[in-house]
Amino acid sequence: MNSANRFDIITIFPDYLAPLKLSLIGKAEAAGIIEIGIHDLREQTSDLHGSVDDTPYGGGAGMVMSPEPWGKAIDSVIELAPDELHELIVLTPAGEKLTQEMASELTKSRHLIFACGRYEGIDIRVSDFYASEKNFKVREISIGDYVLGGGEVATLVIMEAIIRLLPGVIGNPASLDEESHTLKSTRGALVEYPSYTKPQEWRGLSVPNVLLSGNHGEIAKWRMQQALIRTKKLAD
Ligand code: JDQ
Repeated sequence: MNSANRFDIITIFPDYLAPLKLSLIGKAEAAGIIEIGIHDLREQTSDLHGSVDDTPYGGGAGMVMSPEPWGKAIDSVIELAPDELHELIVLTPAGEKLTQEMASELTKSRHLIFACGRYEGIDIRVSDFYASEKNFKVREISIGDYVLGGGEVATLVIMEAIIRLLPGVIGNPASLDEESHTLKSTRGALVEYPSYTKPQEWRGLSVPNVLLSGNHGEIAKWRMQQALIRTKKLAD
């Protein structure tokens, strides 16, 4: 099938992406809604040891990933989605911070390529080169203000945020509507109201009576108040 969104991931640790076979993402791939390719960067190296890093120009601690294997790997995955606009996502703690709005924008892309670096990151000329290519867009993305060991976990986070938004992925389409409504009403604070399920009493803790009342107006009002209380708590 050629109408699926395509995701190609380039990494020196392909096994780190094994969770993509599971749960919602695994099912979306099995259903043909998405196509996923995981590519080992070392397959693009020519020397005996499969070197992918080198010392930084200008000195300093740590190692930097060499541009040559990255260029070969990215050129080869372009062939897997010919005639598409390619969006290269370079994971880095210095990137633009991931938001729900960004995840929603990325659902529109037909071909996302995730460059998962390690060490101190990838020679910046890789980003610069592809940013100047036609049919290419490059985005440097961070998932938060903390430093990971590499881009693999950040890729899992971003892919999960994107893929659950694709049509046909979530079993219950109403739940996405309700979620986007909550996001808007709390001005992007991502605060949800608290949820309860059975049993009605658990370890001495009861479900609030309003939720058992069947009064949908009162329930909506209570949930809004709870979401606002949580939003205020996050602010202090
Ligand atoms: C890489 C590192 C010191 C990079 C190498 C590649 N939000 C977020 N935190 N950390 C990352 C993303 C991330 C992404 C890719 C990465 C970290 N590292 C480690 C260490 C400076 C720069």
